[in-house]
Amino acid sequence: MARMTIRVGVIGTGNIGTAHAISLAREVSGSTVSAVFDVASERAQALAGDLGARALPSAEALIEDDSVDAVVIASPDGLHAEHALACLAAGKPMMLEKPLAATLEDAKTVLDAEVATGKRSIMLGFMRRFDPGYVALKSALDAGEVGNALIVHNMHRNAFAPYGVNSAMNIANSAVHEIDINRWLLDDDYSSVHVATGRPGPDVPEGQYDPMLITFTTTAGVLVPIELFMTAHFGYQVVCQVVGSEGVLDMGDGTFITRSTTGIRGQDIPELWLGRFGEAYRAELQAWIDNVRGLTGPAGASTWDGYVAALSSSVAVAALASNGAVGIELPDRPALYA
Ligand code: ISE
Repeated sequence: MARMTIRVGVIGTGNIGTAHAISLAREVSGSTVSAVFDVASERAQALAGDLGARALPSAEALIEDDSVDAVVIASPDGLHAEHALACLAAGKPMMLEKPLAATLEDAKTVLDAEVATGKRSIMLGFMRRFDPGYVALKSALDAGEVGNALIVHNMHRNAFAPYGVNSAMNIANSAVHEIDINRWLLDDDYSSVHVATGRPGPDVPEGQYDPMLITFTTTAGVLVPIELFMTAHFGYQVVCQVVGSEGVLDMGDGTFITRSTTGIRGQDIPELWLGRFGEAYRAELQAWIDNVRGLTGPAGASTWDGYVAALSSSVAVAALASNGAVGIELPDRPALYA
């Protein structure tokens, strides 16, 4: 029988964890927030107070708590694997923020652990799969409106680097969104990647690169160039344009309103991804809750998708240190994710 209301525990009450908790408590139907945890206990208590939830003393206590049916993991990247493994052991479904893990080894451990349970209980937080712009691009592509995709141009500009300019981490934490969304758009995997670096911006430490031009090639030969720019200063901007054999699909930067007034025309520029992808995050959480309630099947990105993204980003990091393209080879896809 479908459960009426899912009581969610949220681990990590930074930017994204707080946004998810508020959305689950106030926007998403079929969920409440029963517990939160953060090492910054005052921040967790304040959020718990706002939402009528309890602030618990540790992630483990939250995962084990009887008032928690399902868990949002929005802890720092380095703790994702540990928290995901604890949820799998407790038999609790989770929405795990990207990336799947901070290392490829940990990503594989989580993948193997979920496969061993024989059922899918992880939804990976690749929210762009729920963004109206990307969804429209995919349905036009799938309907053959522009023929075969040949090139997908991507731009991912951040006002500032949340973890500082560390090229390997920026690929694993930021470009990982393009890595996932282009696989999804094209229904294809990557066969190689090349990374070009050029003149650094003003805030770039010695030995690091920003911006970077990361170009993946898919097994069908589609070129996927990604400009990753972590210190763009002016604001947050994500752009995607598909060049097909019979036309072009352009999502622009998803700023849907152009304001015109006397002598001027302009568009708002968000400062952070929460502004640009607000609707995607809400739709993602709704799809997750519907699945946990038993109303729908698994939605969004799976642990396999998270693993392939982690593997592809680790090869891109290796390509940064080499002059040419580096090949990407995937293991067989477990039957659980067929
Ligand atoms: C952040 O963690 C996100 O997930 C954002 O979507 C991305 O644009 C940003 O670069 C990441 O740091």
